[in-house]
Amino acid sequence: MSFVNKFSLEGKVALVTGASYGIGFAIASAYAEAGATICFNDINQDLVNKGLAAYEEKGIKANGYVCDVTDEEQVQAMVAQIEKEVGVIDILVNNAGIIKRIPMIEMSAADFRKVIDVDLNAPFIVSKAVIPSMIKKGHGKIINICSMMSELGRETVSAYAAAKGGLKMLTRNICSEYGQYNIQCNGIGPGYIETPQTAPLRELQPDGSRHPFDLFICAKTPANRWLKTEELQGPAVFLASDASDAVNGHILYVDGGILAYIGKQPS
Ligand code: NAP
Ligand code: GCO
Repeated sequence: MSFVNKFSLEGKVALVTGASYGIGFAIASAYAEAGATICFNDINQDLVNKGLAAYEEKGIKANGYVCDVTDEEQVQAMVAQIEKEVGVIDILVNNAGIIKRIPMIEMSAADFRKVIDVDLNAPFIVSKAVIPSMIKKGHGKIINICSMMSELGRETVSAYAAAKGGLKMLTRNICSEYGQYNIQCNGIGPGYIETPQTAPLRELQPDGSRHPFDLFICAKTPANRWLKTEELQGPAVFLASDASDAVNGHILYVDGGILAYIGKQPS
């Protein structure tokens, strides 16, 4: 058998959280194309319906669920329902995430907690819900969507950076604790990707010029551009497939080179 077959996801069941659109949608679509049966959730029926329609438009039959990933009861119920209706989850992608861009000394503790809840507590809650069946089945893949902010800080994103830094360590800990059961837990650290989450950073200025943050990010990226959601598909399929069975506890940065680069000298 050719090693190429190891990249196939034929016969696998994948759950991608918060995947009605954006990065999660691109990853789940890639999994479907690679042969997996895909499940996704979002926080309300409207978003799930939009997601289902978007998958259908691509010829993909997806299973959509309404579930708030910060609510442990809802998550346990969703995972039980998926196991009953679709099968044991082989691949989990903790993708759902939020950001609040507020200077730290102006941020309320409630806002800080909300970001930590969605971006760090939820991956713990969903991973905890799927691991027991993965252990019984004898394998499993968990992929946590990390960030440049798992490594770097910047103004206004203290809660997000704290959560994504924590998610990097949760990734390493799941690897450490459950690697013995043939469960691989890795992270993907996207660079700056064109999605609704980053749209405010790319908005044109009233005079039609580019947003200063847009220029700043392109200058910090050797690729000199924002990345597309589709560019995360190959890495996400690799980490979900048997081809990566010896890769565990790793964060794969898909950042167009940002972390390797000291930045352009001012002209
Ligand atoms: P996005 O466009 O905002 O999509 C995030 C998805 O998660 C949305 O569908 C959102 O639903 C959902 N969600 C939020 N809270 C949820 C909850 N409690 N329960 C269930 N679903 C929930 O974001 P994205 O840019 O695709 O980002 C996806 C992931 O990649 C996030 O973890 C993000 O931090 C990370 N990331 C993004 C970038 C980037 O440049 N875009 C870079 C690095 C990492 P709503 O529409 O209701 O909010
Ligand atoms: C920001 C951005 C980032 C990206 C991404 C980078 O305000 O700096 O939103 O945090 O979304 O996570 O990898």
